[in-house]
Amino acid sequence: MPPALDPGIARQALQKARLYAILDAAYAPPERWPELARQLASGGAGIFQLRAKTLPKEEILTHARALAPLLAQLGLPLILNDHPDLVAPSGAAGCHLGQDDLGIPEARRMLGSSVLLGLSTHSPCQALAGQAVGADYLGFGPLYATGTKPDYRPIGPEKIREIVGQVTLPFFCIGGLNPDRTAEAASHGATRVCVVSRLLLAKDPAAAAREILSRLGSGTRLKESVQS
Ligand code: 3NM
Repeated sequence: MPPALDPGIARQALQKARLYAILDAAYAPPERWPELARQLASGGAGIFQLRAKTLPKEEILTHARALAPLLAQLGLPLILNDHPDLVAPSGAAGCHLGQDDLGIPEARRMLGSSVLLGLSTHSPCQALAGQAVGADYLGFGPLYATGTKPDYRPIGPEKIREIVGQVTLPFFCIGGLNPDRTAEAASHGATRVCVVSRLLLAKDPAAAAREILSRLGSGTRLKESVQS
């Protein structure tokens, strides 16, 4: 199956995205994903991930095949959490890998240069390494403790300062983010965030997305505060 979204448009969407929304089966059943995707996109989410740690692979493929074209119509990329082998058959724009998954160079060899590859990083050192091995974007966290990834020790928002200016790839700060914490992360230099539970559990997901984006601010003011 060809990608549902032109790879050039997917790359532009990544560059523009400030809010990355993860559709996680732990918080919302797959039947709700299409409607949630529409609502979150209308609230300003610029890139989406399908994360289903316990769903069988065939079901992940089925849901990805439905979501990728829906998001492509809006000009937005769908990224699969893990499962590089499902990228082509699902029409997704790329996949997101963890530190213990297939490495970025191997995934690149397998999937080619047009596919978007993301990497979870949990320290400035890992972020710099992820940039060096050719990821297209990074996740950086968890900034705060989170029930979504309970086994990970939070690194704290101050760590963002150590990668601002060093990491030139788009990096999405993640982990335990709500509107107030997003503002705090922004004060340390975050210009992009990735959010799971706060968006998926919201009564009004579009409003929740807008609120996170408004607390993230425009980015310019924050840069100044980081440099000073
Ligand atoms: N990855 P919530 S933290 C999926 O640090 C994920 O790599 C993380 O969920 C990382 O917004 C995280 O509900 C969970 O806290 C984020």
